[in-house]
Amino acid sequence: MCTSSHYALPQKENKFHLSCSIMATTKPLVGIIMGSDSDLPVMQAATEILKELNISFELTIVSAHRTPQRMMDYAGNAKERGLKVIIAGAGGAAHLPGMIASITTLPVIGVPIKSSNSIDGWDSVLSILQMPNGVPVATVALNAAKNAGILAAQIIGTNDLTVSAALSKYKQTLNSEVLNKVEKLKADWKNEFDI
Ligand code: AIR
Repeated sequence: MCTSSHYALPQKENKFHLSCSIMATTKPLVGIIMGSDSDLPVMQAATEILKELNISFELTIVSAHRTPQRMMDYAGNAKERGLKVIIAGAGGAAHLPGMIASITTLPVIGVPIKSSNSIDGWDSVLSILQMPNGVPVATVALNAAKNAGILAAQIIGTNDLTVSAALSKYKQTLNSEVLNKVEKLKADWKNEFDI
């Protein structure tokens, strides 16, 4: 069980048990926030890819509507605490990523979540995507917290050779996985291209 202060969820609400060996001694570079603990099953994918890429992060709940002052404080202090990117997930009237982006100059990646109060996820997508000029949120696909983690890593990788190398390795893995599938498929489905 993680005891690091980088994991701000109360232990009883922390439904997943993170191995904190990488993170415990390092200050978090990525802040993962979400409107509710009900978003955790989706947002967990961001934590998994960041762990795979060896990037320190913290995770907590910040609700734009239920804890507006906490939202202001989180965004207002994020840069001076050393965060480089914020990943914000929310569902329904998903104002969290946009409001965080309105307060900080850190890049904000929004994860629209198809939550219990969402109408097919479109409300979450559009609330996060359709930001006014001047206040961008990099919006990933519905529930695509893994891509949010990868994008956060790519932002950090612009200034960190180790992270950049880990990302190159990750992309090579994606490539090999598909080529292995191509080989398997060839047995039953011939194509002229791969002869
Ligand atoms: N939410 C919480 N505060 C503001 C918003 N938009 C969102 C959460 C979650 C959904 O409302 O991000 O996706 C439902 O939350 P709950 O706590 O009722 O399960």
